[in-house]
Amino acid sequence: MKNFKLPIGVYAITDSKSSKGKVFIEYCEELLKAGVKIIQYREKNKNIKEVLEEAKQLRELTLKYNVTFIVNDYLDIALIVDADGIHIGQGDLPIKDVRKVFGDDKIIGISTHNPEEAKQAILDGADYIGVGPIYHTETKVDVCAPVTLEYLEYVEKNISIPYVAIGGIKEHNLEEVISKGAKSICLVSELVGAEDTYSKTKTINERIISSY
Ligand code: 3NM
Repeated sequence: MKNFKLPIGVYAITDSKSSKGKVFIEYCEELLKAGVKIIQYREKNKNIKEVLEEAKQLRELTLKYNVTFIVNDYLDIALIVDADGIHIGQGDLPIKDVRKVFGDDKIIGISTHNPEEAKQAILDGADYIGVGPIYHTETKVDVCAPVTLEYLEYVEKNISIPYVAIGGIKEHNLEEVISKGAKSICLVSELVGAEDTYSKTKTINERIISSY
């Protein structure tokens, strides 16, 4: 997609493991009501039919709230529900091939963990990159060691496409991440697992927005 910009504020991601038994679509609606402008459907523990069903539900909700909808990993599901974008990992299909199927008007994001991957993402035509995990996280399995604020600083200074900071970010370390210049920030367990997802998300989203 030409000239794509990530919205300033929280980049929300769903996660059934962090959600403490909450009803999927209910906690998603709390995130959207709280003001997030982009949400990624990410599910690693359900069968494909359940994944499709939830993705369809969330697609509908994002249209109602006028929020950008990204699907993690599943190109087929992203196509079926007509998502705005897809987010892939380093081990997934190459961006160039995903682009051929998904189209030029769609958003493609990719997780990166070092400067080489970030530079390659630009060459491959990614619209944005994930930068993480900044801190230790239990939410993503098989993730590399924390890339620390050093990689975040590198990306802020050297990488021309938008990025989202991710991994182990909580209310207590948010300022540190903001202070490095991150404008799109993802907190998964902190929001999905919060006692009051709506209030926590609203507070954090407004804190990021008001920093710029
Ligand atoms: N991707 P939490 S870290 C989905 O570094 C994801 O690419 C990461 O969850 C990466 O906010 C991560 O609960 C999980 O730590 C982030």
